[in-house]
Amino acid sequence: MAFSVSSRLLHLHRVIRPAIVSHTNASRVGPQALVASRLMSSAPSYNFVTVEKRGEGDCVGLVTLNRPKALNALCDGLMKEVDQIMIEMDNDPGVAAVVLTGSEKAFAAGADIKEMQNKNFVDCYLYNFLEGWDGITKIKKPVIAAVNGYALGGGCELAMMCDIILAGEKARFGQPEIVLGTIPGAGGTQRLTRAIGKSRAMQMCITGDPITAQQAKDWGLVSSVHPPDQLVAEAVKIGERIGQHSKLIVAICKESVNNAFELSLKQGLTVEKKLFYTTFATNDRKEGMTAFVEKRKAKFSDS
Ligand code: CO8
Repeated sequence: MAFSVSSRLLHLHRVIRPAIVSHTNASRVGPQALVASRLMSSAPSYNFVTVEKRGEGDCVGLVTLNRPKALNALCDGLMKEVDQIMIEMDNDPGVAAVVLTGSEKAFAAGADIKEMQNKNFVDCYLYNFLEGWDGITKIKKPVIAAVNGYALGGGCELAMMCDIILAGEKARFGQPEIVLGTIPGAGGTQRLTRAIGKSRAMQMCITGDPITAQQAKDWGLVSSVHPPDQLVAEAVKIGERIGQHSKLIVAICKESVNNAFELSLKQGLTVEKKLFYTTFATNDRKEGMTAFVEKRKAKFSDS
């Protein structure tokens, strides 16, 4: 099927991204408006993050948390920007994967304690504190966290919202909320427990003591550990590798892996089988297998 760029984008938007449509103001506008705003506006500027394209064909979006004086503490403004950028990246047909990183000293030292200090229960409960801070988990494209330095509290939780975590040798992962008289509020007791097991997660959450990058690797929280100055390049390489595949099939695969966190084994296997069947409705499944048989490189069309 022949598509113009914008009609292909509309098609992808309809097919791949229904889950995002209601979760932020930006995603409430229609796909035409998203296309138009991207074409018409110059690159938006952000206060707490920088955004670049890296890798072959600029296929990897690099988002760098940039609030150095507060060690990238996660204030509401920063999280709104991250959420907005993730939607932009998801809608950008040139982007295959996103790398999220911080500085060499801090990926993020947690939610902003100064912003939280005077909140009360009503502020949190009635006005939905942290609502919308999980935008990363809602996008279809893979997000790779490249964690140097501190990933504490909300910082560790932010990394765990990503699909793959790489660590710099000096990274420290921790859930120190207990020291502040509170508990993790965005996945620290849940995603961490699924990632490293109950005993280790319990220890981290109720002692508040951080673990090293090597421990995080040994315990299965991160995929690999790298010298700090090579970390982002290693993450971009993974993004480039993902970029060689069909974006459509990558999105389906990501959805299936993520189901392992949500469903029973039986339910997960059933959904996996259905998603596997679904790939047989795509041009890219046909092209991938045909290319193998014809001993040539597949040319995917993300359709
Ligand atoms: N919030 C606000 N400001 C912070 C934070 C933070 N989490 N972390 C550091 N800062 C600020 C410091 O106040 C300081 O600012 P200033 O110069 O104005 O005093 C500046 O960053 C530098 O910090 P330090 O001087 O403390 O730097 P050190 O190198 O001595 O220490 C540490 C680094 C060990 C990281 C230390 O700063 C620290 O312990 N920070 C707090 C870590 C923490 O407790 N994090 C958990 C916060 S609670 C939380 O995250 C709840 C999660 C809710 C969900 C989030 C969803 C994504």
